[in-house]
Amino acid sequence: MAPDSPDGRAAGLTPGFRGRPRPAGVALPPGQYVERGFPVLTAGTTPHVPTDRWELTVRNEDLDTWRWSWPDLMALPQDEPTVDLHCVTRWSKFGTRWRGVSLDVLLADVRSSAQYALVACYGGYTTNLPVADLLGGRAWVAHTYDGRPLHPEHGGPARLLVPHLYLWKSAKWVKEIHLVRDDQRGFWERYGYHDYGDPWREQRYQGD
Ligand SMILES: Nc1nc2c(c(=O)[nH]1)N[C@H]1C(S)=C(S)[C@@H](COP(=O)(O)O)O[C@H]1N2
Ligand SMILES: [Mo]
Repeated sequence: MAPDSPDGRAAGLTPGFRGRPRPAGVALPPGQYVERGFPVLTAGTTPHVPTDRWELTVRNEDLDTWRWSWPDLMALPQDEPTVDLHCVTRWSKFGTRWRGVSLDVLLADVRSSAQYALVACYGGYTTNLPVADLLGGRAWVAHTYDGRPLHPEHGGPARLLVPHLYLWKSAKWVKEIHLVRDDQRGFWERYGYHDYGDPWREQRYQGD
């Protein structure tokens, strides 16, 4: 789509669009189709993690750790992103509505100069991505989907949501974010899926 110009008049958009948020669901990345349901894709079984035993840990390259309990997470400023999802199995879902905490908030006080993150989940799943992609209002720890607590099958009580990358990067049942100096491949990346996974550049497999 046309980017918003600084004066608010985006090329090709009517003046009525001035000042409105960029709408989700305006374009489909290459090789994708529109899905209206919400498929469940899980390698293995669904972990059930009660919120009173849930904890999120961030660990830096010196092994310093920061921890949030469920009440800690709920006490942080919350975002309500509406985003499009793109799965490497070729379905995309437009305009999904979430509530969660931005990684900008969670990482604000974390001391680190590491450039990579290895994300680990309850249940053992892992995935890797650059720290930069967790920042800039582009990634959340999401706990609410479409106004309801996130269903366990979709990663509840909380999952990572990084919608600008293929959905395998959006780790369900997120538990630990390890900030590491050297990129370390996660579960699907070791099976040959791309280290970065940009749907717009169709980075499905290593070498794409
Ligand atoms: N913990 C965990 N997170 C995961 C997965 C998984 O198997 N385990 N699958 C990934 C893949 S391949 C996709 S496409 C999305 C699917 O999310 P959904 O089941 O909510 O559609 O979750 C991603 N996150
Ligand atoms: Mo996937």
